[in-house]
Amino acid sequence: MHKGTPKAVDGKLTAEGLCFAIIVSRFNASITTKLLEGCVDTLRQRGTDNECIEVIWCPGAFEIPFLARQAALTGKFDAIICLGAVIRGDTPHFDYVCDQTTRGIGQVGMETNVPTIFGILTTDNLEQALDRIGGKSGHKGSEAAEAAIEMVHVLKDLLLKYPTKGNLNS
Ligand code: INI
Repeated sequence: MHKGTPKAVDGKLTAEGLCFAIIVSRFNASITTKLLEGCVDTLRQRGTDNECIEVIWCPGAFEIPFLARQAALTGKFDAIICLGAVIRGDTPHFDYVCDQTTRGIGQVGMETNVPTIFGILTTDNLEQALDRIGGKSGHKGSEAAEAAIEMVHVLKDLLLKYPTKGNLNS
């Protein structure tokens, strides 16, 4: 039997001194503006200054990864938060948009080493989306903000504890 607890890297949830870019899509704006509100409220409550929150609008979820990458490459932000709402329609369009958005956002974090958060709703209908902006399924904008703060800290702590021997991406 092993004794004690293992070593841990566990990010804290204070956002003082941290800067964030929020990429948010206009498509389904009635939902995405609420995602944005919850996200900004949570960042502010956790201590982020307004000057350290950059909100960048784009047409639809498909365009989010491109702008997320551009924001990450500026080196000005501790994390990038992506917010959008893709709601299923009658055609396979939903699947293509979700596929590109999900894959693209994942790639941004991996390629830039800047934590990049997936705050995109992918729902079958409007009701499911409404449930996720402060209804019975929580608030995904607020959760995205918390995930971003946690990832910034856990990355900082991890690199402090175990400095990397080089950038594997270069
Ligand atoms: N974009 C969304 O963000 N949500 C959707 O539900 C959606 N649907 O259903 O079509 C959507 N389409 C637009 C797409 O993201 C691009 O903006 C557009 O194709 C231009 O490239």
